[in-house]
Amino acid sequence: MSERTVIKGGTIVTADLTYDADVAIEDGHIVEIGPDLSGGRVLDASGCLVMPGGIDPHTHLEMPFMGTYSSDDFESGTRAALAGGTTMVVDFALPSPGQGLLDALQMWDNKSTRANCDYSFHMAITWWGQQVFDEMETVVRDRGINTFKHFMAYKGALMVQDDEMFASFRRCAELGALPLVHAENGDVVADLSARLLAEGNDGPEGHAYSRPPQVEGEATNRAIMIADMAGVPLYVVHTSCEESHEAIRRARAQGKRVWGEPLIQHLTLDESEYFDKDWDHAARRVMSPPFRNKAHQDSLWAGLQAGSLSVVATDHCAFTTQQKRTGIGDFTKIPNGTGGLEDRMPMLWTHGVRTGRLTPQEFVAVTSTNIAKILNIYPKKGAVLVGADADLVVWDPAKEKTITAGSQQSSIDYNVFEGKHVTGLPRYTLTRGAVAVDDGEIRTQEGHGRFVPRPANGPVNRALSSWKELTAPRKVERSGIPASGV
Ligand code: DUC
Ligand code: ZN
Ligand code: ZN
Ligand code: ZN
Repeated sequence: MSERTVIKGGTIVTADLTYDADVAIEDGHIVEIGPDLSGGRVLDASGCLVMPGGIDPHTHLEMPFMGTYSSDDFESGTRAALAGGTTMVVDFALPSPGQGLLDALQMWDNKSTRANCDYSFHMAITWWGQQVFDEMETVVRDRGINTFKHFMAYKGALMVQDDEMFASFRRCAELGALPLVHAENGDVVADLSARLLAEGNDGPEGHAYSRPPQVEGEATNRAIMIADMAGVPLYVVHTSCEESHEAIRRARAQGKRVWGEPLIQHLTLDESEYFDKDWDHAARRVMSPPFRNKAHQDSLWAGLQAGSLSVVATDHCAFTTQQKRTGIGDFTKIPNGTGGLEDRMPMLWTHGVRTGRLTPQEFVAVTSTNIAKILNIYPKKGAVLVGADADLVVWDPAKEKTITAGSQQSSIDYNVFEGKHVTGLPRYTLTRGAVAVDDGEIRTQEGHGRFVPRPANGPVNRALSSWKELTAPRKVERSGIPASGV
């Protein structure tokens, strides 16, 4: 058994309670919560909030993509996560076309041995066939992965067709798994991109013009309807605009289990980053979906407040300036992706809690607890409860810094939040009881992270009578055969 650690003098903030108490940790778990706890190593939390560590359910670490690999691997990526108060990441295992799911998972198993914090995987469905259908069951039952991601964009590479998506969603329904979608109409994006290039619009701003909010709104609606027909809930990653948010809001109001995930980048950075800026500045911010205007940002913030959007993630997919420059002369070749793992929690605290848009409890909900419940790992993760993993952040709401690439943990040479001043940072970050941020010092341990299995869900999404009709026997009994033809 490892040494006892006591977090003393702080205010515990969970998604539903705020109260003063100490927290005792042994063997990686919370063993006691209460006043005046003692013994072992003491971490001073006076003036601080003790919260569940953040969970980022959307990262791409060392991912083969657009002819290169994303630059943060499981070591630097999870170090960045812990530095910013995030104690678990969920990465996407991405089979190449024709590659088996289990084969791809093996690659992700190998990469993730270097993780500094706990992690899990979503499995991407990048092609469809009997092997994929069969292996999905093994992925869920034997590997503890209950989420499957579908790209509705990246035509000719990762994109799946509607029939494939419907088949996969139905399989998810059978297995108690949750489908995820990257919702952009890939056919329209490909067409608009080709037109822009033909007109000589080859700069990074072309990326934004090629992916207007309508492509996201259309695809989000389509995915929601397909999920409804398959009788399965749906999680929409990187919801960036009102059109997509509106589709999610409407679905939820109709009683559908649909969740939306805005990214910290879309909440705090806007489309002006692409215009009247030098090539490197704009290209470093090329991601899909692109940054939007302020009206879309307001919609996302409102969604977090009203509960129509549930989770704030990063889609951390970091490429160096050198990698981005592959797309000089053709914006479609700029590797898509930005970093954010280290900055998600401080940026959300600064722009969400300090502005009065979110309460501290809502902050915990959207950075940790909601996604722990959606992914079926609550209360092991996302909670401050006896028996839960001691993945905790001792948050100092008065600690300040200016974000700059020079002092970040990520391995790339810039930061999309460069120069932003944040107030609210970890004093301590604990990963299963091990102190990874110690009064601001980074003390991560490579290989400390463990895979977190996520069991299948029971049958859900069957509340609506319209759905029951869809599954009822379709054959109509007729008394006579018509005399001729149709
Ligand atoms: N969007 C990105 O910007 N990068 C990785 C994949 C994605 O969907
Ligand atoms: Zn134990
Ligand atoms: Zn995506
Ligand atoms: Zn992504």
